[in-house]
Amino acid sequence: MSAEEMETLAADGFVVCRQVVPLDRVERLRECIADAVREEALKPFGIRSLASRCPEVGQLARSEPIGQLVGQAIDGSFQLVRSILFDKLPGANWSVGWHQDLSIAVKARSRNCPPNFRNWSEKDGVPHVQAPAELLGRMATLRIHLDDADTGNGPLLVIPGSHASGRLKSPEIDRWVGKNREVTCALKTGDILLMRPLILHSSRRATPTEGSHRRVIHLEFAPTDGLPSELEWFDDANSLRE
Ligand SMILES: O=C(O)CCC(=O)C(=O)O
Repeated sequence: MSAEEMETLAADGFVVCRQVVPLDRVERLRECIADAVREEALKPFGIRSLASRCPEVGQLARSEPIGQLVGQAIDGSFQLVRSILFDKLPGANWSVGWHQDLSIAVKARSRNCPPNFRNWSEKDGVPHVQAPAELLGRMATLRIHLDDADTGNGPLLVIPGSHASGRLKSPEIDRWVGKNREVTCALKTGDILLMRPLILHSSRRATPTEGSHRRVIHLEFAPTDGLPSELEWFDDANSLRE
């Protein structure tokens, strides 16, 4: 990222990095995902632990261009803690309201962790807990686009600057949405949206056509030193980077 892009990330909570993943790699990623869907009979629109299921995604997460971006967004060593495919296609079309990403993936539940880690849940067999804003503010999410996304196919919408106000309660989310402009993240295949988990985001249903997709690989990275001693990060595809 240029200095200007890093300033955008700090001020707005997101930045678009253009043409990071070459098209031949995008094609390999699409094929690897399609194989996993076929072989494991997965639902094709929201696949979790994607990096562990698709070697090509694990390699991407460990690759130089991705490591460089994450290294600029996170101080010190980091690791991949969640990887998800989000696709919108005919028959699997969905919307999601305004929210912040508060839950982190960990190895095991703990009864003794500090009270600012709360609201446990389980997603696809992996324990999740909501984390304090201080930790979420140090994390980085990369959304790698395997298809163009624009108003027609349910792109991500974000509210710039909303990441900087900590964890927002429902009335505060309503106020942010009422008073601030939303930005449509229009990205091309191979582009990456780098965002902070605390940014308010949402997305509307797509208008899918025969055979259309809106595939996004969501990679969530965290600082390895971020957790209290009672908790350990879920290590998606052994991806620790130092
Ligand atoms: O990909 C989308 O359209 C929405 C994803 C989302 O809401 C999330 O990552 O929390």
